[in-house]
Amino acid sequence: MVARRIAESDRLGSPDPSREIGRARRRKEDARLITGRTLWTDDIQLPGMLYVAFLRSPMAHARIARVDTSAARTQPGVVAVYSGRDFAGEQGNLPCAWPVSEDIVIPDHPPMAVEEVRYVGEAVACVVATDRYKAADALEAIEVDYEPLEPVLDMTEALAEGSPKVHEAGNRAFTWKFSGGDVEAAFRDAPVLIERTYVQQRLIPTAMEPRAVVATTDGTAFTLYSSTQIPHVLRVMLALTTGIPEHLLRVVAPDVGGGFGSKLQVTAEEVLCLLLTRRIGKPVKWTESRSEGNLTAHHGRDQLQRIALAAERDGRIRGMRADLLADMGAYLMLVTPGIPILGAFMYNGIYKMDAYDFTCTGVFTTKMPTDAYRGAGRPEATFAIERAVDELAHELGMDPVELRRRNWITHQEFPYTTIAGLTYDSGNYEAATDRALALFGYDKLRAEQADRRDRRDPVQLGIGVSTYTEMCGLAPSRVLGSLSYGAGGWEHAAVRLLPTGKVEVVTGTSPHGQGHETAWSQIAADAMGVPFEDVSVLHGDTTVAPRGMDTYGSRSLVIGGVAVLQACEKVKEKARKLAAHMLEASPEDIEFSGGTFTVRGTSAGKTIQELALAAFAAHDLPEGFEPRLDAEVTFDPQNFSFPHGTHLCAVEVDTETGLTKIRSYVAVDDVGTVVNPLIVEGQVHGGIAQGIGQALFEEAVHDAEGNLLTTTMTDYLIPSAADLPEFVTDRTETPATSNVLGAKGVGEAGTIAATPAVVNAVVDALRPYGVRDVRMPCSPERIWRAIGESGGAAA
Ligand code: MCN
Repeated sequence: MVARRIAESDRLGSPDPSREIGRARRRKEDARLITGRTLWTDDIQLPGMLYVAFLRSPMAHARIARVDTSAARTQPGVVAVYSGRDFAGEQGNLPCAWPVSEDIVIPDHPPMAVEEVRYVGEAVACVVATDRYKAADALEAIEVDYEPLEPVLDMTEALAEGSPKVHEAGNRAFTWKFSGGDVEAAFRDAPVLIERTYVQQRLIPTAMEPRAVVATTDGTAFTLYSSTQIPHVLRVMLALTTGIPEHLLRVVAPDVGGGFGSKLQVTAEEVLCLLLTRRIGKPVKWTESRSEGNLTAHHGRDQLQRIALAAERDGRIRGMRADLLADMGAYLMLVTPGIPILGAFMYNGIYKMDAYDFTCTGVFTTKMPTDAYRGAGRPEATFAIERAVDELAHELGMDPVELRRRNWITHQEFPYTTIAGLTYDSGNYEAATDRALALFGYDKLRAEQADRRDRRDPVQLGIGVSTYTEMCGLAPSRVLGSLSYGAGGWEHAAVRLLPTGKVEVVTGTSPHGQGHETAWSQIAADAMGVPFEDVSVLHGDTTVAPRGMDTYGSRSLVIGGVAVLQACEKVKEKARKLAAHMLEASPEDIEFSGGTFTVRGTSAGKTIQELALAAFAAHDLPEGFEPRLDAEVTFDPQNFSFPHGTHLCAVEVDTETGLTKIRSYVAVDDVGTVVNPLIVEGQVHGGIAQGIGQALFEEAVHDAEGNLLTTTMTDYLIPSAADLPEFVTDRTETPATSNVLGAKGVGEAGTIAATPAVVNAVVDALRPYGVRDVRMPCSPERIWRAIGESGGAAA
């Protein structure tokens, strides 16, 4: 993959060269991250450290009749062996913090199974030993008698009368409904009706760094190091789960090598490592292998979507229905039920319509629980509407871009409250689409497509479009609360001007690949008028940064970054008072520019560095002025942020082999004000790669007994650079109105946009063969079969 960028001068809107915000700075954290000079959780070595290995269920569903750990205890190097029963009463249940409905069934979820196992990979026992190999070897000496029960693998069958039960209370976890407008009227006598079923296959979020945990205690206080996205949320949840008092528990997320949602979790291993260190009194470490991670780090997506669109003959959409089954897996983890509900507000996409109806049933199966995976609910919604809109265009014989134009919210109509109840604050779908079409060479590609169709070329060209928006920047707390979300959506920042004039930023966000140290430095440098190099950013340790809501939902910039800016402004207000005092002027007459406070109309001034030292020395401060220049801010915005964009994909599909090659890919995204274009571009690239992964490559596959067959990277295909085309990216910038930066989130945008763009392209290539859909991932075999099933020859 080679990335082609549009020259800054050729962009729509160029950054101001005198400002840090908008500069394509290389990430300051990369030097340590990519040269191995940092400390990942697995690098941590503590004196007397012991190693933990987990015995995991080989059965998808079984009663545990007996666990005998006696032989394992005598193995070399083994310090302790425990089964779930040994921890009964102490281990509690893993938390679910998003009970989406009043009647939701939240089953007990002990970190180690006690009575019954419900998925292959569920922890049954653990060994603590002097090294990790001895711990792993001793697992083989543990005897477990399982009484097999019938696995439940298919959602529809799980809901059928007489299905074996995953839990005593049944297999339905919840049903959640939402309706806007008169849906019956919209569908009654609709001239055009599109009804489709889409499968969102189960995915494995594949972070580069597998999960790892270290837990230690001094006999009173505890420290947990974890490769987590959520040190703050984790600390609260662990205190509630284990009974370890919150003030005696420190959680540290050292540098974290990616998460993509999979480390937005309170895991069995984290809870158990804390309990083990409490019991044994020594530090313990657990690091998963890649296969263990594929099996037991939570999975993503896995939904069955029944979609209906009602429209007029001129293409105007009247209404939409979305009816989902969402596979929860065996238990509800931290935000499992909330994932499909996050999508509930997005099935209408960027389109105006009179009515909308959404129903989602969460279903238990005997598989690894699902939970957040990049985009969480929004890729599914965007896929459904963008695929359905393409189908509608085909049905009407209309160009798919033209159909979108007829239905989308025009830029004059913002702010616009959608039928799903969200108020999109700003956007310009026309500008992003026009730019993307021009960069893509849309008309030329359509002409080539027509030519290949005429010639019955075995290699057909397909063109796919996706005009997406999404709700991100997870906050406002009030709104999240109304969705039964267990926590608020605020974010915290502290800014300290140190005596020598350097700036320390403490953030509650917890980056794991997103470059916050760089972006927050740019924000602070601009606001404080100090060099970029003079700012450092502290994060990821509940002792160093005690307040925060962490990183997920593309929330960090629009909440955490904004909090940094606001804290800088507060520090400057204090500094202004000190400057006025020192310059013997009134604070109202003090101006700030380029790091210096001056008395209006004079050259008398004090630099921010001079003021920092003066505040520290404290010899001559105004009455009541505390001898420090620092401030804290907790920011909770009034609205989500709504990035949008247009992605276009051209594929060549070999109709004889079914092989798809992506020929070109253009992404024009609008994420409002951009703090760092290089980071934004990296986020878009990574996002597109994962979106393409879902479209063409990735799927977690189980056999009929519920064994996961895709436990290695040879079985679970993630795209490599060689599978990806040259991405052409550009931006439009329509500032958000919900935050002072004008920024919108970007962390999930690429993933949300890319999957439907690619699948639309694949289906478009196969239209002459009568193919209307290809189930994801669109593998060569599936494409080949789809052609065969629809007659096999171009019409
Ligand atoms: N940014 C910017 N200007 C904008 C928007 C964002 O400069 N208008 C920058 C931000 O300053 C930040 C980065 O882009 O440095 C991402 O910002 P944001 O959109 O706020 O997303 P978060 O930082 O909250 O990151 C979360 C998001 C999610 S939800 C997933 S999943 C994901 C993603 O980030 N997982 C990732 N990107 C990832 N990147 C890496 N390398 N690894 C992961 O696990």
